[in-house]
Amino acid sequence: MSTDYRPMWSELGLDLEAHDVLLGVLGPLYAQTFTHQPNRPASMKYFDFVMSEVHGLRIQELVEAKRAGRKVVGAFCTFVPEELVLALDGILVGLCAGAEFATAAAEQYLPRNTCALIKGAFGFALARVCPYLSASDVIVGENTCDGKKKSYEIFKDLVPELYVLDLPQMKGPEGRALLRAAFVKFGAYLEDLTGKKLTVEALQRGIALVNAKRSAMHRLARLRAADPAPISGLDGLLMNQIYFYDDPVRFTASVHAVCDELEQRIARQEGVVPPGTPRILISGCPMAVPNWKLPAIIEKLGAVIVGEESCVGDRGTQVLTAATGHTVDELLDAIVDRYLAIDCAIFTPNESRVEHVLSMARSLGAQGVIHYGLLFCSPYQIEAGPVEKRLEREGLPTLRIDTDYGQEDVGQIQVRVEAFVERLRG
Ligand code: BJ8
Repeated sequence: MSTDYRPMWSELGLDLEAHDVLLGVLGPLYAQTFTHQPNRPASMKYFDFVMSEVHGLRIQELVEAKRAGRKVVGAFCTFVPEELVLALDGILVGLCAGAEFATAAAEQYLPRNTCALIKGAFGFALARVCPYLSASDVIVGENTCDGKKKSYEIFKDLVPELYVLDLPQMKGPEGRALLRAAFVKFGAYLEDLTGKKLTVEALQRGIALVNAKRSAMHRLARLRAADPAPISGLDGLLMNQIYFYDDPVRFTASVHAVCDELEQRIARQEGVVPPGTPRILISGCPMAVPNWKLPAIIEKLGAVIVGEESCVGDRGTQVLTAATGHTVDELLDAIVDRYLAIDCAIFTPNESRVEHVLSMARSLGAQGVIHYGLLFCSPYQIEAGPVEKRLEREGLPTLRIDTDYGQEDVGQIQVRVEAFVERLRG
């Protein structure tokens, strides 16, 4: 970062010393994970730049937008409907939860056997090192897993404003009605917050912006089906992670710029790895920035990741919102239907998720699946068993890795992934 952002961080209430510690770890970790990858697409430079300014320029943009009267909405879950936020001229940002920070402080509020994502969110809030959290006018929590649901009861006292979005656990007509009521209530809350109205035009604009972003990710996903793989899994994941932070219009254009370059590479049969490299699909818990541990291990061991069945990935972007409605009610219905299709493991039953994994593996030419479960995440760790059985039955070798953000088990994971990659090589 060339600019001195310390006055801005200080104004946002960050603990500058702790924040320096965080940036001191993040910068080198990013450099060692991303910049040495062989034959990276040149257009990934934009995403390098975004990451180098993730606590700088982007935060400055948010601060300026707030000065101009826009509201910033922070979220931890892909269930928060970005269409509504954008329709009201708000900005939705993902909040930091992808690393361990101030774990001891977080464990004063949470049991040790809480998943790393929830502990990470608490750690970042308690240590005052997340400028996205500080810049948010409201944090949206959601009734998804028990861990999140109960922890928001405590989290509300750590942040100035928390709104909890109620979510169904089943997808029948009652579940849909509940989700619709929750979105209507959330829409009214956002109208109050922003002083603006949800009109047909505003909703259509919000839907178009998010659909454009998702469509760009679909284009990227299709290109990742090529062999040799034109882009690494780490870079694919990075773009999926930045999806939650960047300005939507600029992000969409930047993803298309990468796709243009990948199309040229594919035409020249050029890849980041040789043809025939073992191809792996990742499935499971979301990987928020800077959670690159498992993908880095997999790709260092000579395999390439071709897709992510994850909320930071295809689960979060796969479905577009129909923009055909002519009334606010019809457009809200379309938004509800779109979100109800998310295959999160908090739903019971959640059979469509395994079908999605299978169809992704087939269309991307993945030879195997690595199921990623965060330790103490009951929904995904429990669902991993039936998912693995079904995938193996369908002839897709599957490896289950349950881990957290720590480095203690890296050696053990390497051994297991190496054996799995050998299995894929046949
Ligand atoms: S829609 S996956 S982003 S809830 S890892 S906190 S589930 S114990 S993150 Fe998620 Fe929304 Fe679902 Fe997606 Fe709980 Fe599991 Fe922790 Fe998790």
